[in-house]
Amino acid sequence: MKTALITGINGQDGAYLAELLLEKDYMVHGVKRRSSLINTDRIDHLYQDPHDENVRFKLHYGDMTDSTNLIRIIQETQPDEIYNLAAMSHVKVSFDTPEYTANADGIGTLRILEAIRILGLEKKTRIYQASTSELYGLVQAVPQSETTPFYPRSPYAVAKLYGYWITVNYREAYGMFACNGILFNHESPLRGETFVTRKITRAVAAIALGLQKKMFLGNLDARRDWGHAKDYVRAMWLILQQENPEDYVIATGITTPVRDFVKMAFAEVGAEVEFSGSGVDEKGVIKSISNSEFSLAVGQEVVRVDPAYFRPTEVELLIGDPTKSKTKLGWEPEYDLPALCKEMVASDLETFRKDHKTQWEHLAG
Ligand code: NDP
Ligand code: GDR
Repeated sequence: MKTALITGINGQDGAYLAELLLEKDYMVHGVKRRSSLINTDRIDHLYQDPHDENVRFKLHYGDMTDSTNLIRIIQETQPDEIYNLAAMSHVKVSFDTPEYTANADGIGTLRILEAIRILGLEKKTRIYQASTSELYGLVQAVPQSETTPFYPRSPYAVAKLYGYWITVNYREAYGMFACNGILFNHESPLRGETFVTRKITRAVAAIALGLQKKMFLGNLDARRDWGHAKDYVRAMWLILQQENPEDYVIATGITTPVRDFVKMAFAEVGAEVEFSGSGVDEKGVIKSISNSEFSLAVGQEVVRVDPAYFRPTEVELLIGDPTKSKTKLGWEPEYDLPALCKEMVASDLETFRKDHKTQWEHLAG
């Protein structure tokens, strides 16, 4: 049985990856940091009683800013594969917490690599580093591939740039099987609520159910190459199963503006949304309705721009070239953006309906 260690196990990708590795009969260890409230919702269905002798899923308290603890966990678990997914992953928030972001996302990666060296596991343990399309930043060329130059545009991206290069350096200096997956944006019903797709699908569901009036967004012109997290964690695993350690771009090759994702999400509840105005005065209004099940009205203003969500420096256009991962890894995504959007809106509708029902049941009881 192979053993994997996942940092950031209770994040979006950690949850899907843990599920995938358990299906593949791995022993899965996860690093979870202490929080005042339990925040393991995404992985609760994977929980196994640690007293069970056949347990294959185990959580360990840890933090990317504490090397003593990372060394101890790696020593105890002796992993064949480490997936370093833990990070302060919100680009806008990284402008507010730049030093912490550098520590967790940049130096945190070094701590993992150095722990492997200190423990003499260079030949045993393979390492996946969660690199990002944010490295490309200010557009140098499109579509972006493994050879496109980087120009990071946020403290998050600069921290991840360090993570990228220290991974390459440890591979070259010490012969470690250490790889970067340069993943473009990937989303799912498990996506954090403050990333733009999930913010939109949640708001669409809440507006459709009459629980919210409108949503406030930032830059509607930004374009992203969005895929499904389930497809992307499969690529992470494939990257570590190859004969040689290499870096790979994982993307769909299709880019979509934020504005169009809003339209796509409203279409899922039968509403056609039209945008007018520009810059901070742009707004989205319902033009027509084809589903009377929801609390929506023609003429209702459902989107406003709020400059509070603008970034000091923005990444305007991301579009990835997945040729290498398709040819070398044999990776193919199973979801396209409309299917992803459909799943996210349906999931948020279900959640709000359930929560709402619970409230009513509570009042009734
Ligand atoms: P999430 O934000 O959903 O999850 C991040 C995880 O990291 C959470 O479990 C979080 O814990 C944990 N974490 C944060 N800081 C620390 C710390 N100091 N010590 C230990 N754990 C910590 O991100 P995703 O799952 O979406 O992304 C996974 C990784 O992939 C990240 O590194 C991200 O930067 C990168 N990435 C993501 C892309 C995407 O589109 N999703 C694209 C490219 C790269 P807690 O739950 O306690 O906050
Ligand atoms: P990103 O994702 O910054 O690409 O980083 P996010 O969903 O936050 O933003 C995508 C684009 O949408 C624009 N935008 C808004 N973004 C948010 N969050 N909220 C808004 O209200 C809003 N309005 C417009 C943004 O300006 C941006 O252009 C994600 C993270 O998962 C990173 O960890 C990962 O590395 C990259 O994707 C690839």
